[in-house]
Amino acid sequence: KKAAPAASFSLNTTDFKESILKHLHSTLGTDENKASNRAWAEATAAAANDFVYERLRQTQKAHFEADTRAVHYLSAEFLMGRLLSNNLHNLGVFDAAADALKDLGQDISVILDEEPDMALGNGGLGRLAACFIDSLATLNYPAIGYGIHYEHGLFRQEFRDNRQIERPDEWREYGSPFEICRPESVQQVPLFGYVETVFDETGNMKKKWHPGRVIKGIPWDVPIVGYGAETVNILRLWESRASDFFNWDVFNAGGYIDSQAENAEAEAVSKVLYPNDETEAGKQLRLIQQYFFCACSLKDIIRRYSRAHGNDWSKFSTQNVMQLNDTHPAVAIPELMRLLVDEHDLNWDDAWTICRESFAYTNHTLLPEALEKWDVSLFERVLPRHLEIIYEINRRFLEDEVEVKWPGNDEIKAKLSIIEEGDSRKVRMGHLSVVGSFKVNGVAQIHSELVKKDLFPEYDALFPGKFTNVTNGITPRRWLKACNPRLSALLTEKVGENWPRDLELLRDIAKYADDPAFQKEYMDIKLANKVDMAATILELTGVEVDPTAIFDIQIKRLHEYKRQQMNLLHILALYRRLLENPDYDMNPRVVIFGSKAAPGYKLAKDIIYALNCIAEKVNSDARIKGKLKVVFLPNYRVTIAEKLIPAADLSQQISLAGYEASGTGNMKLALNGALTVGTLDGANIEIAEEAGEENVCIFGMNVDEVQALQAQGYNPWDYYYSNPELKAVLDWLDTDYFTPGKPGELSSIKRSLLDGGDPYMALADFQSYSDAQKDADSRYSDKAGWARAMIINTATMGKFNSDRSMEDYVRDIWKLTKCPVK
Ligand code: DL6
Repeated sequence: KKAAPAASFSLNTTDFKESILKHLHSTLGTDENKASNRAWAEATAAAANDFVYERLRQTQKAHFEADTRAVHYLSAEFLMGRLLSNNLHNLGVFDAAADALKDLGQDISVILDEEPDMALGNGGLGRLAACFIDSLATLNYPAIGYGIHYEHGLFRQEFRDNRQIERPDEWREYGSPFEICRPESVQQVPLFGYVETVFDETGNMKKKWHPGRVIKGIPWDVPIVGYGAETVNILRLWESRASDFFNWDVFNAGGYIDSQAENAEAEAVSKVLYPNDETEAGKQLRLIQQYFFCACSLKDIIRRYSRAHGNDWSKFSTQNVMQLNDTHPAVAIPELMRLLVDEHDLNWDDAWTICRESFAYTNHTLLPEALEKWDVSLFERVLPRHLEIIYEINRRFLEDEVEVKWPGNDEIKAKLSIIEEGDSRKVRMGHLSVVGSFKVNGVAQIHSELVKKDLFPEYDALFPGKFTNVTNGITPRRWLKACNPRLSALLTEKVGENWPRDLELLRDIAKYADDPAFQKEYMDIKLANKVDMAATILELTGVEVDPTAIFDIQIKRLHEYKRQQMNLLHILALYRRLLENPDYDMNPRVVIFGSKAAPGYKLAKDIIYALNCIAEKVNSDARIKGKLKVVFLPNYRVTIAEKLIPAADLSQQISLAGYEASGTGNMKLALNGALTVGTLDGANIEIAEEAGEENVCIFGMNVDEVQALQAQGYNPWDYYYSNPELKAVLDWLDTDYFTPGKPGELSSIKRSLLDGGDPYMALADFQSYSDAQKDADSRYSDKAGWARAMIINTATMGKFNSDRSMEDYVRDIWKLTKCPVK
């Protein structure tokens, strides 16, 4: 229990105060009598940065001197959220900063609220990347995150007449104190054009790509402060600009206006994050974005490698591993081949060996529509040389590997080919990633099994041992220590200060699970968090909620497979029960949603609209005496999650089994005590294993049952006709009860569930879901039993520390060694 030092240096309140004032004066050019909240926030960030930059410099020196192997985490998304509070916590100076600001007449929570979220991601995949780089720095591993410096992150969501509207996100409208521009490391990225076959002086055939355009990649480094601030790694994000060289040509030819158009086109590449969390294939700009950041990153990696090893390529793959976060960066594989073969004159076989030893790929989804495929014609136009390289990779793969394993089997060849044949031929990025990587992992036990069994069975047979699992994780620093200070203090009192590094230490609190005094302390904290949340709800939505009610929370992207529509049907069922019997026995419940729908996803937006309309009706219906409230918080993002998660009683993880790869919100909510109402899907299964089935509410079909029902032929009408309550709530959607004067406004939901075939089987699982919710309600009435279950949830989530995920990747895939910074 002896406390480990939180930080490798200390900064007291007086020093911090002086430093904030110094930066207010000399960095911000203002003074304490007129400084805005933003100026205070920037001065506080600058004071912290004095330490961050020093540790960054020392980290980079240590890594260079040790010439260590490093992981390069290539990800189109990093959903960072706010950075100031996180950095202060990881530096171990949060309290000093709070006291310093207080002495200066400022409230740290107001100052922290100034910071916009850095929302350069859509959801789970991007937030996972953010947790991973936090853990890598905390564990002293040499690692760089590589991504895109989007000018506009995920759209801001507003509701107008209950419908979602999208507004641009302006996270760095006035700059950001959390990034450093590095013009000395700018890269040029070629695009379009044609390929010429040439012969060198020794008569060897070479390919020469004559690009039609070149754009410039400007790196912005975001320091990533490990917990304790021993290591500070970087996240390097690339911003696109027009290449000076090309612009001058046009400019000198008198084409000023054209040169401006060219600027705009180049800048468009990193302008906006595509707002679809389950892929956006087919769009030329998206392919260019993917290539742009991979090309910049690989050149950056090679530049750093060459500084130490010159032209000796024999150590490239011992020094570097590149992790592909889904297929979005898969084009890095042919790009590395191009750089090695065309630009550094390696022969194909040597280059291919290097590639295959350097790349590893994480799959995050089984949804067919999310498996990226690019039209060959689009590829040919944008990246003509890469298409040639992909063809050659594919030819050799099919002839040398598939043919050897399955001689003469054209069916298997067609299945495994990187090119999908048909009316419009396509490049399959998942196949390319599997063929070009030395390891492929799924993100939860069951998901990894399904990747092998259902998605890539022949690849698994061809490459035994290539497929593995690394269950996702979350950083306990952000998702417990920083977001839930009350519970953190209690945990520290009981198990010491080291739990934010070693979350398994929390197991020790299980021994207090039946202790009435501890239960009271724990539940008082939960209530206090709910009181705070109730105030936020009132502020954001105008809805008054009772903090003693069950806070039943579903926070995640809106998607049919996540089944917010099933939650909606359950809300209607509860409402109906209350209307029919005002004494219906249930605890007061507040069902809370936070969710964005992809702007082009009509049904998802209809579900948001329906929930808002239902909320309006239910919340103002005096007949149900406030027993049921529905709240849809606008503009859900990391910062809102940080407020909601500590206040949750129930965590809704209700995807159809086999469809949610892992989930990570499920881990955050359980760690903060919420009981999971969930299916046997993704990481829910492992959460139930850790917490014990008695401390979660599992319902619904498992994967085998889902597949059996699909095989037998699923008919949602069977459930409609056999379940009167279900029929009644579905029929309700056709009326104008929730949309006065506008019948049919909510019918699209019913249609999708009946005429549309209910692809995610919400009707099949409805009754079992409703029973699980009833069970949760009666468990809530048993105050001691409920407190016990919450405490056990907090105590047993150690497995889901992203530090553990990182150690799994390091052991099974990356083979890194720690490089502590003195
Ligand atoms: O692995 C992170 C996260 C999982 O927790 C979610 O279950 C999964 O849906 C999500 N996948 C995506 C897919 N994106 N693409 N392509 O976001 O990954």
